[in-house]
Amino acid sequence: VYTLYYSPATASMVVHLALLEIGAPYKLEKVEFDQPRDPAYLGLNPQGQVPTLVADGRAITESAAILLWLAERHPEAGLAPLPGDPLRGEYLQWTVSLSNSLLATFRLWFYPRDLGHEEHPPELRAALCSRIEASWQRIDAALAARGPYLLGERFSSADLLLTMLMRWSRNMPRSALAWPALARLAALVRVRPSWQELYQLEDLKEW
Ligand SMILES: N[C@@H](CCC(=O)N[C@@H](CS)C(=O)NCC(=O)O)C(=O)O
Repeated sequence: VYTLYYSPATASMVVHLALLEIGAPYKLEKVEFDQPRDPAYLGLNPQGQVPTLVADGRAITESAAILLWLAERHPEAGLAPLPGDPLRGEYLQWTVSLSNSLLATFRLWFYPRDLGHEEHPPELRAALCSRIEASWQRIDAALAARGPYLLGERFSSADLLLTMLMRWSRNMPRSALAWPALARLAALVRVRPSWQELYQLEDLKEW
């Protein structure tokens, strides 16, 4: 049984979605962001962030790493092209680039304190916003050329990661849904049973 340390609608969402897609038994442990982190939790995740997945007594952090790990461990769920599959390289490329560019920029967008600010100065806010929009532009062009998923006809956990990130843009000046190929992918992911079940389990409302 896996244990997922999570907080609703945050970066743990994509791991929760993957667990639902896999159908593996798991326990949820909610991390309350408005309280100091339990020292026991800091032992699992020294940054005090979510997600953390505990499996076989070991903790794994970093949403993208957990996704790769789960997809490999549960090949029957079809969440990833496995080693040897011609699409493997592209799958890794999307997963890593979504994590280290888009997710990392969102982290700065949502956590000005990471850069020592209470609130971002307007020029920094604008720069982060335009960096995120440039990513939407680039990914939308790739999907328009060969979609509807990041791997063309083949759905993968990278699409779950992308849709979670798109969701985070919903209150930004320009939501990711303004890009047509991104909107098409989000529509496909949002009708999946995993997405709908997650909304109930994490009590989410808005897209
Ligand atoms: N790179 C990490 C980022 C994790 C992250 O930033 N999690 C946020 C929620 S989206 C968090 O735990 N925030 C609470 C905090 O930083 O205190 C990942 O992808 O897992």
